[in-house]
Amino acid sequence: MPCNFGTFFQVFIKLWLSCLRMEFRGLVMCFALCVVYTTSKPTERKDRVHHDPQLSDKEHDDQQSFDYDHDAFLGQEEAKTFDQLTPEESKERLGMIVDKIDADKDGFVTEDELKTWIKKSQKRYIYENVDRQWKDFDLNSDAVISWEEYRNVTYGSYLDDPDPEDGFNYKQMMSRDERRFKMADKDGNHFADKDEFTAFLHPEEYEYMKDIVVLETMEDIDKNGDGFIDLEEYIGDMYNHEADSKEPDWVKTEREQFAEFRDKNKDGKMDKEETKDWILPSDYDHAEAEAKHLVYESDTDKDGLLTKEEIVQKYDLFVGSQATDFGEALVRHDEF
Ligand SMILES: *[C@@H]1O[C@H](CO)[C@@H](O)[C@H](O)[C@H]1NC(C)=O
Ligand SMILES: [Ca+2]
Ligand SMILES: [Ca+2]
Repeated sequence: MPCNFGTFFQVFIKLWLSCLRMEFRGLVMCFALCVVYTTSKPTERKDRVHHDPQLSDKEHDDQQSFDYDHDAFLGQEEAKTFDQLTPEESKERLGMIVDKIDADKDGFVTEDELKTWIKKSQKRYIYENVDRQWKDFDLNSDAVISWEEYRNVTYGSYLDDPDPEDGFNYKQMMSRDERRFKMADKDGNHFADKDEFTAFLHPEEYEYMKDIVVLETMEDIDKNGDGFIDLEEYIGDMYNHEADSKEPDWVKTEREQFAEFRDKNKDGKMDKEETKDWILPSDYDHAEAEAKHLVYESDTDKDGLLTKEEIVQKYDLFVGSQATDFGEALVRHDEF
């Protein structure tokens, strides 16, 4: 893969900017891309599908670790604090959490209660993330963020010194951001309040922002600009074909997926609706899937309900650090 320093630098800046504002593809994508660009693995795959709400940026592979489950169950920030606890401390705090999840206080946690809890953890993560960034953008501290404030903070150095030689198109990125900002400004008063700014940073969480998520995705992938995503554009978005290398199997599978599931009306390309079904599927609920998974893994007596004992017994699945982390947990002590 031709990857000279200039290109790399531009890509890096772009990624950094994206990460900075936690744009809708989220850190997952940034991370995935960083991996792609730093290791130049041509078969590395990009995941376009938005986890809605995105439960974790970790991979869900219980063989490797339960990190994904921890993030989903606790929210990513809270999961980090649990990593610092000993098994005994984890179990104790998990027990207290179980009391909160059991909303009707009947002593059992149902799949539904678990799902509600997971959604709440996710929302809390999003709000905390927006709160953290808020003061960086609200320059005059008037409790709203104007486009000019956002623009100055995010693109200030580019605006001070626009470099036409620089191949990277900040101008285009900026106008895209401005369009999204205007869309998020629901009441059209030219300022984003907390809720509108959350919609700007996490558009996939808001019904009224879904069209712009789809539009931005299509603009990224639709290289020939005909307003549709054809098979080659679809594959090109996730896979950089290297000359004379054999196409990996997952790419073949994606080709079949495209024909079978993505292109619903079988005209050989994806339109807006088909793209929306792909990146923001309405029939798949990640929180529900995770709740099912957690019940399946911890419901020892298979009655479909979780007792506190069943959950605490599986504390490593829900919150606890893995056996391998335990040594770390022992040395972490703040007293030192
Ligand atoms: C944005 O930057 C410009 C140029 O430096 C400055 O004139 C303007 O006052 C800034 N706006 C805000 C809201 O900070
Ligand atoms: Ca507003
Ligand atoms: Ca189609």
